[in-house]
Amino acid sequence: MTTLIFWGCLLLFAAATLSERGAVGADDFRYVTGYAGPNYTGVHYQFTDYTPDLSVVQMDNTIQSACGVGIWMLYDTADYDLDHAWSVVCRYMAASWCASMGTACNTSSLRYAGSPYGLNDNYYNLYEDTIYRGKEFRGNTNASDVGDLDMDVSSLVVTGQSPWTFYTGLHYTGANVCVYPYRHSTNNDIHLDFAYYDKMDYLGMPDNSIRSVARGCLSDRVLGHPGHERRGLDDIN
Ligand SMILES: *[C@@H]1O[C@H](CO)[C@@H](O)[C@H](O)[C@H]1NC(C)=O
Ligand SMILES: *[C@@H]1O[C@H](CO)[C@@H](O)[C@H](O)[C@H]1NC(C)=O
Ligand SMILES: *[C@@H]1O[C@H](CO)[C@@H](O)[C@H](O)[C@H]1NC(C)=O
Ligand SMILES: [Ca+2]
Ligand SMILES: [Ca+2]
Repeated sequence: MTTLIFWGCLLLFAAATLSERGAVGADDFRYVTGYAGPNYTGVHYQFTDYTPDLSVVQMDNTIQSACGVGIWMLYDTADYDLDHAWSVVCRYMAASWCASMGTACNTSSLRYAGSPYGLNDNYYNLYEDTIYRGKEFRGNTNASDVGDLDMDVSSLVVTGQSPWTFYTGLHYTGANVCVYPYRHSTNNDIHLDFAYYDKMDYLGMPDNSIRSVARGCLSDRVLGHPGHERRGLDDIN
């Protein structure tokens, strides 16, 4: 299996552009608009939710540029690469961003990470495969087990202000690590605090080892101290 990641070229875009796209209103309105042409031209569609199959909106393998608010992953295969196929994942993580990716992503499905209730609410997303692929276990509360992803978590995202502690045992036991959403991205009134780990190595945990999650920093091992100065957009790449 070959897996490629394309890091988004993250650019701020002006508030005027935002209102032009009809995204005024709640600061935490999360969306991604995909365009069939380069440089935000051509047929476009605004996505606000998980979309496992872009052919439903006639956008399969069509998106060549996109602008969004929040954390979005664009997958080469349908269903977020549940089939563990050869896969390209383009991920964009910022308060707001635009990317002209051409045919690099060949997007057939897309989904966001973070809370369904608010852009910067406290939340965690755990994924079956590296780089946010496959099945997911997500939530905003303690989980004494991680359901279907028991001993299968291979990447994760946290958002909001709360740190989370991840354990290798059920019921908050075993080896553990605390993760702060220490990155900060802001654009006008939109704020996003987050951290992401493409694979468990970066957490210092074995792959497929997480079995429970607790809110708060309950471990001696702390990643992304809150003391880190909020560094803005240039921290994202
Ligand atoms: C997109 O815009 C950039 C900057 O204005 C320009 O250099 C580039 O040629 C454009 N690409 C296409 C395919 O129009
Ligand atoms: C894009 O994906 C489709 C099927 O999802 C595939 O047939 C095509 O070869 C892919 N193109 C590129 C450039 O990877
Ligand atoms: C979550 O777990 C932590 C650590 O065990 C505990 O301090 C906290 O009270 C729990 N919160 C809830 C809502 O159960
Ligand atoms: Ca595709
Ligand atoms: Ca796994």
